[in-house]
Amino acid sequence: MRILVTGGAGFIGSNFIRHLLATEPSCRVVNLDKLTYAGNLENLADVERDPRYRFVKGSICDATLVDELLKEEFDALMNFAAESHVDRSIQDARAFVETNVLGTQVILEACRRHRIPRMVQVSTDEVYGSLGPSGRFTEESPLRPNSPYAASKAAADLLAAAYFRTYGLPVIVTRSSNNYGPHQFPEKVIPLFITNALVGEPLPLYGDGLYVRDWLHVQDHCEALALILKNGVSGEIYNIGGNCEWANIDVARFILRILGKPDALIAHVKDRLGHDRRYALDTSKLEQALGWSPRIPFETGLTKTVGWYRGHMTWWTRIKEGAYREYYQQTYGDLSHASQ
Ligand code: NAD
Ligand code: TDX
Repeated sequence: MRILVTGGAGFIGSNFIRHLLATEPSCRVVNLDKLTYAGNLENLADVERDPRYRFVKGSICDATLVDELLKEEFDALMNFAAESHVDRSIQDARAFVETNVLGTQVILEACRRHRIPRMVQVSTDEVYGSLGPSGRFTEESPLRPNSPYAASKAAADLLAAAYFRTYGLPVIVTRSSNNYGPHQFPEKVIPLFITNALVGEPLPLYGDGLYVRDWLHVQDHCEALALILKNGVSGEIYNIGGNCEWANIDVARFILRILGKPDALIAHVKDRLGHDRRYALDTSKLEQALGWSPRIPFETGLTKTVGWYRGHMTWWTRIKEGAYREYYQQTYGDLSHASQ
């Protein structure tokens, strides 16, 4: 099987490529990635010499490049490429519309022209918007995205549905809940809290800290995606969730406990604008159709993830001391005076 992975140098894409190479001996993978601030070839250092793997630097918005690549006759395209951080989309939404909407349309169009037999658009539960204390989103729930990031992902999902209905493009949309695990860029809450805790810096907790996310280990997500790639039905949407709801403050406390650090490191900071209160997914469709369910319990997965960050200080220190530093200071300011 020949697969074009877009955005494969990021967190989930790099985990997916590694998973594919480890489980599909006869696969061939090309990774097209623009290498934005979030893309990092170090994430794939262990496979870069694998003859089944090839990296191409470029943007999914570059229609000529994408068209040229698709002449290679792929069996499938998996689109992970995106601007993915909600807070950045609140600061400036432009790149989100460019990559997440226009870039996805470029890919859909190229897949149509080259008759690619399968495309998977990797999307998110955030397209459904926010939930109150009860209920879960099904694949039939209306799209009510709140952040510019979520709106751009919802637009891409709708374009995918339109390409299926209009042209019969064999595209599948997957909507996953919050992922965590190795190689996640330390702007996202779990690696941010782990890496801050490791060096004794405050953990910036938005608002009252009672916002709830449904956590899924990236390995479980990759296994679901691999199944969908093989056995999913074109035109369908599949929720992929961890069935594991945690309030942010409890995640912060758990990380501190694993590291033997005091709760006093938690710093309550100004809330995110338009902050979604709770996400939760009904994943019965995927469980019944393809027999998938998440396998990694959150406590186990989080403890291992803390271990990974502890063992990869060079990886994240380089990031945190590089261009990310300016973003961090602009976003959080001086945390030493934040309330605890
Ligand atoms: P990430 O930010 O870690 O990685 C994104 C990758 O896309 C980077 O390698 C980046 O260089 C690349 N990229 C960005 N713009 C590009 C462009 N124009 N052309 C080519 N490459 C480009 O993101 P992630 O967390 O790995 O998320 C991957 C996908 O999964 C995204 O589509 C995201 O919306 C979705 N998703 C993420 C989560 C999560 O919890 N992280 C949950 C659900 C869905
Ligand atoms: O500093 C922080 N403090 C804090 O309290 C940050 C960065 C986040 N938070 C809160 C906000 C959320 O309630 O933690 C929760 C998780 O935040 P993020 O890690 O930014 O994730 P989220 O906004 O939920 O979006 C993520 O899940 C869905 C990914 O970033 C998206 O790409 C994915 O689609």
